[in-house]
Amino acid sequence: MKPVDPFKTLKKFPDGFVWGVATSSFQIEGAAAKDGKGPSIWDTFCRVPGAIADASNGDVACDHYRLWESDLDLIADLGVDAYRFSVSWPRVRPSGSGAWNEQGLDFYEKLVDGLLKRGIKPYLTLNHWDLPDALQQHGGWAHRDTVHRFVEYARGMTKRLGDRITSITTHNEPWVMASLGHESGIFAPGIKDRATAMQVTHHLLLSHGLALQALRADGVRSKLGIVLNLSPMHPASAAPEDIEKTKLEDGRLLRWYMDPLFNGTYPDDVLAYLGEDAPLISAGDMKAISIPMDFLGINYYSRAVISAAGHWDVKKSGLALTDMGWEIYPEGLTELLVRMDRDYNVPPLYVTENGGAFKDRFEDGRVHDAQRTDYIARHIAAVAEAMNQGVQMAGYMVWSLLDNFEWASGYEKRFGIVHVDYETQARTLKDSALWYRDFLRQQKAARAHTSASALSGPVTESATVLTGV
Ligand code: IFM
Repeated sequence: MKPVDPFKTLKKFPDGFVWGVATSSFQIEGAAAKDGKGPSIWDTFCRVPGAIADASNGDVACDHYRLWESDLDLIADLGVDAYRFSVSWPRVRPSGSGAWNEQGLDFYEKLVDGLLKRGIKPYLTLNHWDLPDALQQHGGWAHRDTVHRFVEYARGMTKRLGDRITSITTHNEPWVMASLGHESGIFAPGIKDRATAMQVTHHLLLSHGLALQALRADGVRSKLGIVLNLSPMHPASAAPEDIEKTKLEDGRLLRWYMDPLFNGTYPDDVLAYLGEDAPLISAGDMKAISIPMDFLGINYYSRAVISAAGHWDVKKSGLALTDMGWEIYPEGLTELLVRMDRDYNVPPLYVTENGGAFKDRFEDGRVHDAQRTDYIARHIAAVAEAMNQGVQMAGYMVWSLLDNFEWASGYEKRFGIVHVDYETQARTLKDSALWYRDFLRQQKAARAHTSASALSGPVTESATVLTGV
C-alpha cells in the first residue's frame, strides 16, 4: 500500500460528496429523565460501580437537549452538508413498546426542522446503543421479540419524520453492542456470555433487514443502510499461527457482518470456531438480512494487529497513538475501502465516523489540537486515495462534533472538534474545527469554480485545494 501524503493526493471531491459531523443521543443529549424519557440500558449501566472510568453518567452530558438550537447554529457555521445524529429510543417510546412519548417525538421533529431550515441534511441513526431498559428486562437484543419492537420503532419514527430525513441508519456498530455489551461486558448491558453475544448479532442484523423491508413497504423515501465499525487486521508476524489468527479475527469483526448483509450467509470458519455458541437462525432470516441497502456506513479509527500469543502491544509498531491508545494509521482506511469494494457488491460507501481523542489544552480561549487536525486531514486523504483507486464514496463525517460522553471512558476522552466545558456548557471551536470549516469552504469554492468553467468548456483536472495544517 502506497503511503498517503494528505497534501498531494487531496483533490476536489466530486459534487454531491457529503461532508458531515456526527454525534449520538446518549453521548450528548443529557436530560436523562426529562419530559417523559424512560431509562436506557446505558443509564442503568452507568450506575454499576466501576463500569465508567470517571464514575460519570449521561444525565447532563453536553446538555444538547436544551442547547440544540445553538448547537445547530454551530453545525451550520462549520459549513457541513449533513449532520449525523441518533434518536434515543427510550425518549420517544419510553418502554420500547406501548405508548409513544409526544414530547420526545417533538424534540426530534424540532431538531430535523431546525437542520432543514439551516440547509443541513438530517442523517438519522435509529439505534446508537441506548436500548430502552424496559426491553432489557425482557432479554434485550438476546430476545427475538426485540427485533419486532425495533421494526415498530423504525416505522413509528419514519411515520413522524420520514419525508424529511435524507438517510436512515438502522444500527450503529452492531459488533460493539454484541461483543462489548454481551461478551466482554465492558459496555451496557454488561453481560459476559459469548453465545448470548452471537445471538445478539443475529437479532441486530435481522431487525435491520426487517426494518428496511417494512420501511420500503411503507413508501419511505430516505436512503436506508447500516453502519459497521471495521478495521483491517494485520498479523503481528509472518508466522502461520499469527496469520491464521488474523484470518479468524477478520472473520469475527468484518466477515461476520459483511457476509450476511451482502451474501446472506455467515462465514463458515467463524461458525466452526463458535461451535455451540453460534446463533439460532430461523427459516427466512438470512434472506431478510441480505435485503439490498442504499448505502453502507463505515466507522474507521485504526487497524488491528493480531498475534496468536494474545494481546499485541501497540507501542511495538512505533506509530503515533491517540489518547485511546489506538494507532494512527490512515493507510488502513484506504486499504479497508478498497477491500470492501473488491470483495463485496457494496452500495455507495460513507465514512460515517472518523476522528481522534487527544489530550487537548484549553488556553486563552483556544484549543490548539494540531494532532487532531493532522489525523482528520490524513484520513480524508486516505478516502481520496480510495476514490482514486475506483471506490465509489458518498461522504465523510467527523467523529465528533462535540466532546462528549465516551462510554466506559466517561468524559476523560475528548473526540470533539468543538470543545465542551462541562461546568458551563460553553462550546469553543478547536483549531481542528476551524481547519475543517476552511477545508469545506475551499471544497465549495472549487465546486463553484468547476461548475462555472463547465459552462464555458470541458472540466479540467480538479485543483488541489487542501493547504497545509
Ligand atoms: O464514541 C464512539 C461512538 O459512539 C461510536 N464509534 C466510536 C466512537 C469513539 O470511540
